[in-house]
Amino acid sequence: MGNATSSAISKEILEDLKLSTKFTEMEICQWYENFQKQCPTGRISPGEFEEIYTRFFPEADAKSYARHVFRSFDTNDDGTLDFKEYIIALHMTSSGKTTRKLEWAFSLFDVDKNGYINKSEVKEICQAIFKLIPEEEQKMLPGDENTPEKRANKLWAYFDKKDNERLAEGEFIKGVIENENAMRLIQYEPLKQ
Ligand SMILES: [Ca+2]
Ligand SMILES: [Ca+2]
Repeated sequence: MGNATSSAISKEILEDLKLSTKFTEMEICQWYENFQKQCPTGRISPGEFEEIYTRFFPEADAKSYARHVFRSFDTNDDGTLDFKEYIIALHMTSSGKTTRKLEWAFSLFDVDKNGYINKSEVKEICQAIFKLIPEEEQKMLPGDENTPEKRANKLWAYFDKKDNERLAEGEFIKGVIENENAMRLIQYEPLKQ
């Protein structure tokens, strides 16, 4: 691990990030500077992450969703996000490449990180997604997706799996790419004001 107190990014992390993301050296250094300012310890805690996330969803309860996103970004499972995990997360979620976003979505839904998604994990994430949706907007949802359970059932049905079966990453990505409704149901995009 790099030295968290040093102000310059380590060469090793920089090279690593240039290889694993589309970001330029300048962008990475700029983000590093911001990251250091906002997070002098060099580590984002689940609580800090929750706070950041909540700002994006002022009208909703983003806590459980933030917890799942945090878990999916914490690739080394140490309970904090370091700069590298943060940048890779940024890369995956902002990437124009759909498969990359879906690889991330898979890790978000794979709550116990066992490499498969089962129906109860889909329910859990649908519950978290639902809390992001402002009440007014929930009222406008179609009848077959206006509760977390219905949303989960509808989504699960697209994958053509029995309730006790599980989904591998490739099946998940393929299923979502081939179905725009599934694509819509795995996420929540706030309506533009
Ligand atoms: Ca970590
Ligand atoms: Ca799992």
